[in-house]
Formats: sequence, C-alpha cells, structure tokens
Amino acid sequence: MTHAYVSLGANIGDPEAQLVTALRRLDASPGVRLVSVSGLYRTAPQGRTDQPDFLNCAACLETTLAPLELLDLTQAVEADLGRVRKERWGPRTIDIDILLHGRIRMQGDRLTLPHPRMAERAFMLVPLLEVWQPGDGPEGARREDLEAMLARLPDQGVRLVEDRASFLQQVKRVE
Ligand code: 5RU
Ligand code: CA
Ligand code: CA
Repeated sequence: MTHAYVSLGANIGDPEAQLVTALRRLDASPGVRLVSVSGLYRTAPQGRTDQPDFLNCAACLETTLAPLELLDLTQAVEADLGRVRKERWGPRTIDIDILLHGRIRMQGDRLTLPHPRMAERAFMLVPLLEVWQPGDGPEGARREDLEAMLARLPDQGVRLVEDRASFLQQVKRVE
C-alpha cells in the first residue's frame, strides 16, 4: 500500500465546504482511504494576486491507484465540484494537486512527481509538513528537506484557520 499526498485549494464559492466535499469524495473512492488531513489555512494568492485569498490544506491518502489513475480521480472530483478551467492561475472552486506518490519520481505530460513547484509554494509545504510520514517521497526524502525548502521562502501569508483535529472531525462528520 502506498501513501500519496495531495494539496487542495479553493477561493470561490464556499471554499471550506468544497474542500470538505473533495476530501470525502476521495475517501469514498475505491482504492483510496483518507489517512490524515492537515489543518485548514488561509493563504495569500500566488501567481495572480488580484483574486481572493485561498483556503488550502493537504491530505495523506493510502492508495492502490497508480499515479495517473489517481490523477484521473482527482480530475473527476474537480469536475464534479464544478471546476471550470478559464484563465491560467485564475480563481477556482477546487484544485487538487498530487504532491508525492510513494517513492515515485516521474516526468510526464500530465503529471510530474514530486510536484515540480512545491518547493516554491508555502501553501503546499506548510500543510504537507503536518501530514508527511517518514519513508514517503523519493530517495531518502527527509522532514528536514521539506523544512529547508520552506525556510528558503519569504513569508507567503499562510495562516492556520482550523487545526487538523477539528478539520478532520468536520470531514468525518455525517450529515
Ligand atoms: C504561480 C505561483 C502560479 C504560485 C501558481 C494557488 C502558484 C495559488 C493556491 C494560493 C494558484 C498556481 N495561491 N495560486 N493557493 N493556486 N495561495 O492553491 F500557486 S495558481
Ligand atoms: Ca494548484
Ligand atoms: Ca491542479
């Protein structure tokens, strides 16, 4: 069984509800189990700064899906949640990025692992550090490597708005 790590973000509609729904859909999918979720963070928009703040989080998934199968799933969940691809880097109801998949390194048209931009993005690294488990990530990746990536970045405005225990309760709550 493999651990895959995903980063989720949203900044239009009801971002928190969309993140919760996306995590529930992933957990409910065959071949995927939600192992843990990070806290919920409010983050300043990167890339295009003229858009609302994001809510971002990360999750550890246990999965039997291969990387491209997991990508198909995350894209299906995005489509279900009404993601419309308009301008690049624009506001979105939900975005799900695969950061790591076990120890795999790969470079392809659809997917590169580890995520090629995560070292530049505190909104990915801060939540990932909350859920990452030793042994995951390519070739002897260590917690210190992730911490070093984060330490190189300027303050990118990543603020905790809900801790992981209460956010997980919300995801697991039956309504
Ligand atoms: C350029 C730089 C483009 C950084 C992108 C998110 C980037 C975002 C998100 C926040 C984008 C890709 N900003 N900007 N959270 N996605 N805070 O999830 F991330 S567009
Ligand atoms: Ca993204
Ligand atoms: Ca994406």
